[in-house]
Amino acid sequence: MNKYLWSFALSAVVLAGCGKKEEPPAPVAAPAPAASAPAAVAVNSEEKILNIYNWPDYVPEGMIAAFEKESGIKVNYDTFETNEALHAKLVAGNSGYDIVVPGTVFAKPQIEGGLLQPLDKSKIPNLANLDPAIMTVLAKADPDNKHLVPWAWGFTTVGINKTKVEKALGKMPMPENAWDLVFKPEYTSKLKSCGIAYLDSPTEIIPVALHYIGKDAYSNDPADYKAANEMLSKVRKDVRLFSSTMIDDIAGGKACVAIGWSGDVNIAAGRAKENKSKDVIEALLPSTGALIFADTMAVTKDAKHPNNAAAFIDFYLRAENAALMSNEMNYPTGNKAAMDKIKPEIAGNKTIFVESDYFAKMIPPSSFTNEAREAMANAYNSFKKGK
Ligand code: N2P
Repeated sequence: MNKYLWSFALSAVVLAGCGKKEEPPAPVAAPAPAASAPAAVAVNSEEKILNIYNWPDYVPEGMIAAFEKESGIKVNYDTFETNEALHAKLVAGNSGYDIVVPGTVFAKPQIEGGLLQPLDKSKIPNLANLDPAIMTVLAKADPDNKHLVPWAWGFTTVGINKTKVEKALGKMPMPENAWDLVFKPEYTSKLKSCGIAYLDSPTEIIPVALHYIGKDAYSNDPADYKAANEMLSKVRKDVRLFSSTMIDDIAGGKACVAIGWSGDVNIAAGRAKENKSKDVIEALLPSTGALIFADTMAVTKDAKHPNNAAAFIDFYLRAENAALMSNEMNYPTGNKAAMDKIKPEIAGNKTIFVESDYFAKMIPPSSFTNEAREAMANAYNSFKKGK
């Protein structure tokens, strides 16, 4: 499977598409110098500050410090754990953030609602490094690619500590469909002993629950949400954690099975190896597919530092920086120029760069109405409360 195929596969799908944590800029551990010297970050007259709001565990160590050193721009880098948290900040206005990184499922209504501003593309020459196939897909959420720049993509799936899961299942074989491990009482009743964790977000859990019961993952039908809630309520007592620290929870042994993000599960797997754990951690490819997401950088409508934002976006779009994200954070990049800089063990990991056969089974990003989002939140909250 060649490493470019994911992008072509992604083109085949249809994109229609506060838990604020203070995190100081990453400690200095500058990325390896570029093979070819990158152009210097453009000078502008804004105060030398840039406020970025991104998901946790998504930026390589040292990348922010390298940008600060080169540009003289001080970056305040905060993180959010769910699209819902970011969305609430943007809707409230005056978030103070210049760059945010919504999933396209949320970015589409954010663009339509005027919460994001068009990019000044003249200040971002490295947009040329992006894969045109990906940009065509993103245009479904962002006509003419005016607002969104890919950060990374991945999928919501089942992650396991294989060693612990096999032990907890005893004589029971692994199911053909990995979603059974988190949604089917026969399995959850056994796995609760070693810990079941779900991502703590309606729009991560309800779409995969809907898909599991054979409904449209982004359904607008209230009856479907009722059905999802009924299915989930049967396993509620077995779910130990609603997690926003999934890497630690899996790697640290609090959970042996999780609904988590592909790259984060791979990070947990790598951490277990580094710690010389005998346990094997794996991201699974459920037979019925996993939920694709595409996260994108965008400039907020009230950004005070749009030029600094453009400078950072351009910096991130350098091939070596986009490759560093894939190599260290275990998520595919939409940066075509970066592809030959991805390490073979990352490019060859089928749970990072999935094969086309599997890609065809995956649940593509879509968009949902406000009513559907509300129905998801209601179904999720009543499930979580155990009602
Ligand atoms: C966090 C990755 C976020 C993926 N490490 C979900 N959008």
